[in-house]
Amino acid sequence: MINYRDFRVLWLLVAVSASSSSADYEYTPVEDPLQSVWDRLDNLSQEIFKVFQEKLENQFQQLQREMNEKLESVKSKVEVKTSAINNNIMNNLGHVDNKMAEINRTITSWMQNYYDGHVRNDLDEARRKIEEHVDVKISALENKFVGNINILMNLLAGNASRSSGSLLPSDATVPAGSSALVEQRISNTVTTAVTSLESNLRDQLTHISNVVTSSHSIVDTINTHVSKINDKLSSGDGETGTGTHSCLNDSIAIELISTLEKARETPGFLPRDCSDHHWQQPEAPTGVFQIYPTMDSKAPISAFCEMGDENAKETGGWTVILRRRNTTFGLTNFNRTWAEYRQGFGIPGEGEWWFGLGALHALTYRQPYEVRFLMHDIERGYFHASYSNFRVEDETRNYRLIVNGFTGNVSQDALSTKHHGSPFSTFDRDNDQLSSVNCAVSNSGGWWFNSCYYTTLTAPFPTSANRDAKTIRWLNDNNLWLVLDDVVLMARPAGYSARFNAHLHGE
Ligand SMILES: [Ca+2]
Repeated sequence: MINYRDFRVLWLLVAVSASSSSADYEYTPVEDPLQSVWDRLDNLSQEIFKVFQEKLENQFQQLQREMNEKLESVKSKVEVKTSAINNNIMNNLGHVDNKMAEINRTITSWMQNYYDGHVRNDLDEARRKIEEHVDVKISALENKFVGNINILMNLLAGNASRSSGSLLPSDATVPAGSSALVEQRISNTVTTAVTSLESNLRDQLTHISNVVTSSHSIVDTINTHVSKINDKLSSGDGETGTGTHSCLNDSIAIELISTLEKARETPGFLPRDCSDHHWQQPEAPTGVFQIYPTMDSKAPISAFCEMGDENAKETGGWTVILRRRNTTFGLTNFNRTWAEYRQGFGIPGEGEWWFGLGALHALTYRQPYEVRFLMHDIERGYFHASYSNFRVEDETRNYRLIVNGFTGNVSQDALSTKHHGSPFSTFDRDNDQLSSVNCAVSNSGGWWFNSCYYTTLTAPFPTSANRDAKTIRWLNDNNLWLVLDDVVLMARPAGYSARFNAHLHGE
């Protein structure tokens, strides 16, 4: 800032230099006529400065207040936001807790269902059997007890020597009449009866245990025979079928069949197929039965069983593998995956169904099977074809078909000539002999396609009388196809009807 007093001194210096022209001038101080003005200006400058400073001070304080207010407002906004975020987190934690509780409930219900389905059935079955055994034991005990009471009554009536002789120990000749002696006899009789009951019970338990052991040994024997047969089949000529066929007649097969028949008489034996049901209750009508193809009590499946004519029961015992009929609305789709053909589909006894390759293998690898085809041509009526040997190999061999021993009223054996030795194919599993196409795709359905077929029974139904269309067919005389709208394919142990008749007549 400019000081007015300094300005005044400057002004004086200029005035002096202008008024003296020689070097030897004499300085005479002069009274400044503007002194009061300078003083006034000085004061004024200080006042202005003071006012300016005050203004600045006020401005600064105002700014500080505003800043504080702003800070307060921001702080409260942040607090509101923070608490909203906290609430949100707490809500989400609550949701997570609910979800966890729901998952826990689901797991618990799964476990409960598993328990209900598997464990409880087994326990109920075991309890039922134990109860039956206990009932038998109790009634035997009751009978014995009643008998012994009678003996005691007789003893007390003084007829001891006559009525209870057989049960008394060797001192039975002691004369009656003395109460001490009678008590002694009663005590001896009771002891003998109890001992006899105990030994009887022990015998029964030993018997039950033997039955269980024998069931196990029968299953072991079956499995041994099966593996012997499989060894033979692997070393035999599977392609032509002669190895398989001769095997049916050898001693191993005969022994196996007799073992299986014995197994049917074992308590608790599980029916493996419809022939087991038929053997045990030939009078049962044709219909749906539970069977255990793998002999595993936890793996029952429903099967439709053909139980034979009223007057010729040996015509029964068939397990129906495939049923086609073009009569119902909402026909079953047979264009299915490999997994579905393995598992089986449709409902046995209702409309159409496929039994399942897994179960078919389980049945036919344990013992020799025969198979029968019943077919209806749309114009020419009914036909049938039978094969005395029928077997489906395991999944590692793609359920390869072994079939031979043809008889029937069709003029041509369309199955074994073309399909024997062929693995199974579906639209998602091409195992046929044509490299360029998948026969299951070009013809639809799952089958033991070769290149491609002389018969396929899972194809679509005919929609016209055209015998060259890709429908359910069987190649017959002069290469003329049978066109089918009704098919039954069924299987049972080979030679079953002869064995059944022998069994029925007690041979
Ligand atoms: Ca192919």
